[in-house]
Amino acid sequence: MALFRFRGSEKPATTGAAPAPATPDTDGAAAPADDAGGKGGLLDRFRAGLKKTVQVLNTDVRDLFKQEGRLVDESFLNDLRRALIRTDMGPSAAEDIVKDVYAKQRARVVDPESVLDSIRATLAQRLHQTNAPLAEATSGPTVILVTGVNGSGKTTSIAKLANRFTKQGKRVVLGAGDTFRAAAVEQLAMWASRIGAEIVRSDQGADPASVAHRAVARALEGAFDICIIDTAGRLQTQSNLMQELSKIRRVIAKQIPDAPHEVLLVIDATAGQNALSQAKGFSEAAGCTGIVLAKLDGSARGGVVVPVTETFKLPVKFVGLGEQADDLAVFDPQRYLEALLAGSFDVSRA
Ligand SMILES: Nc1nc2c(ncn2[C@@H]2O[C@H](COP(=O)(O)OP(=O)(O)OP(=O)(O)O)[C@@H](O)[C@H]2O)c(=O)[nH]1
Ligand SMILES: [Mg+2]
Repeated sequence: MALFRFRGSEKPATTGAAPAPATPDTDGAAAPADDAGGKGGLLDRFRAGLKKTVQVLNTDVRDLFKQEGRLVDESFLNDLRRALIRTDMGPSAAEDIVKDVYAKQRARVVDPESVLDSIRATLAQRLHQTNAPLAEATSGPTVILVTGVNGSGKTTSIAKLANRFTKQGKRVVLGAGDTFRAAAVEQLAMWASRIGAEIVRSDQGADPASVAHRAVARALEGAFDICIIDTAGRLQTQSNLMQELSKIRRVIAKQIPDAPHEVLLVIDATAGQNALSQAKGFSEAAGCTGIVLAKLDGSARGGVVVPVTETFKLPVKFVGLGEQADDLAVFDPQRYLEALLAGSFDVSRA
């Protein structure tokens, strides 16, 4: 008889997931201690961040296996599909898993271990993204432009990135390119002083491109390592704002020909599938190079990483795991899967 045993996330994984290798930091920079896989490290933080998603898997999957001797039939497959979709991994990934379970176990008594293997294998295949280090300037300051829809977590993610860089001993200047709201500049200024970064700001209503220009100029003249430009939230349909973004890029490229080195699209994980439709087309229009998936901690929809990488055809470079400056982790697909699945439930045979 197969039983599900539930356990705390602090115990070692025994579900067959390959243990995450202690890979070095993927930024190409010195690895801060919090990126290590050990206790208090990245894996623990992923687990903490994915707690709600894992709980959904736990509850739903426990229900699926409650009935002893249950067969893999249509009703089981429908229940499985529903449980998977609740994590926001997307209908297509859920369908692949259901098909795989059906092909392997049709009309047999449900084997939880094998179901788990199907989930893991399908997600691993779809998350074929490898670690994606941040692009860096070969010489001079690295310029990072940050964009996304309103409230997605741009400014907070910038603060977290800046914090990460300053902890690596790099000098950071921030450009307060969201001149739309006075509060936006104050928010960034507050973070800058907390983190020990410099800020270039302008009055409300000023041209964001001119702020970007001044920020890059300051980075060049002050020999800063990193320059991160904040922008106001926007939708792809707001053509004037999309043009504004192009202007910001042009202005930056005039000062440093291969800049911006990264254009990061910040996506709110709590918005689930909505986040995908909202930002669809955005990444191409804005020439984005990578994704920061913010608010993964507050969401029961941690599976959204899968459709996010598929929809945008961009690597998830970082995930936001809270509201504090330290709550940012380099996205590592292997560790993500381990946190999502190995941390969720343990299968044992009695
Ligand atoms: N729990 C959690 N909250 C976050 C995270 N990132 C951002 N937030 C919160 O989300 C809210 C919006 O974050 P902002 O950084 O201001 O978002 P924004 O995209 O700059 O917003 P606009 O400039 O208004 O478009 C704030 O309350 C943040 O504290 C995260 O990773 N986890
Ligand atoms: Mg903002």
